[in-house]
Amino acid sequence: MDKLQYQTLDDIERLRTAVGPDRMEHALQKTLEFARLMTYYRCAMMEIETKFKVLNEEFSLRFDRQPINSITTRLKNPLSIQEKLVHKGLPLSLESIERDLHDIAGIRVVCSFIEDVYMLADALLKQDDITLIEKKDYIADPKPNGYRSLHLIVEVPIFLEHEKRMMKAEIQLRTIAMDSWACMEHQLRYKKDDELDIQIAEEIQACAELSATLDRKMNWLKNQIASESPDDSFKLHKEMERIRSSLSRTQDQQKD
Ligand code: 0O2
Repeated sequence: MDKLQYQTLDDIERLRTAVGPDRMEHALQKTLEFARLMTYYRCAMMEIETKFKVLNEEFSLRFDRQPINSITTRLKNPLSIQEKLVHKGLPLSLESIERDLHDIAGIRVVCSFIEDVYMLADALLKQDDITLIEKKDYIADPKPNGYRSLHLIVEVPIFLEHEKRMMKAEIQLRTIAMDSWACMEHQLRYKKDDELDIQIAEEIQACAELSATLDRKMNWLKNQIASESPDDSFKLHKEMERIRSSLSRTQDQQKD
């Protein structure tokens, strides 16, 4: 069906006559419900993106550097949703989308250092309106092709005019090195219709090893620099930690 033929109300009226008013009403109703559901997922992405932005601000005050390099969000497109439902043998329904697919809303957080990935994930999961549904740690346990990332499936509330809805989203946290590897690997795989030959697959896996080594070295260097030449904000942070723990010790003693 040529999309351009159905742009005006007259066109829609012609289509309505052609398919019958009931089927047309039903199709329009479903389209509206789908659009509404996608809006809810967009709201969930905004909520989570804001949470990470807030954490980034807070950590930048504490450590004098921003742990997050970039945040991107994406809503799965209708064709990919349909393909995934068919692939998993699930019904093509809105209920099934909400119940069975966890990655309609996707948030990718790219950090400079591995430690930041875990620090941000922990800080997010501690928040009392975030529920962890599933965690896949492909950093501790990379995929056979070398893919590394920390994946979290979470549920977050969105507040609408008359209701609160819990929406699921997939968060991918990774370092710049992991992200570069994943983007390039995706492009290499995307260009090939069939399986990559074994030698190429091994080379790609070797590149993943290189990027993992780079991450480990960079993380080590960060910690070296922080311990050898603590700057004012680092000293301040250490001092605040010291005061905080001495305060909590005093409080504990008072309770006893
Ligand atoms: P897109 O367009 O990025 O969303 P599931 O969703 O649980 O049914 P799966 O594969 O078990 O399916 O989920 P998993 O392992 O958590 O991976 C989901 C997403 O991680 C993928 O989404 C990719 O974004 C990314 N990913 C996983 N493995 C690889 C990999 O080997 N290479 C690259 N470049 N990315 C990977 P989609 O749906 O494939 O695509």
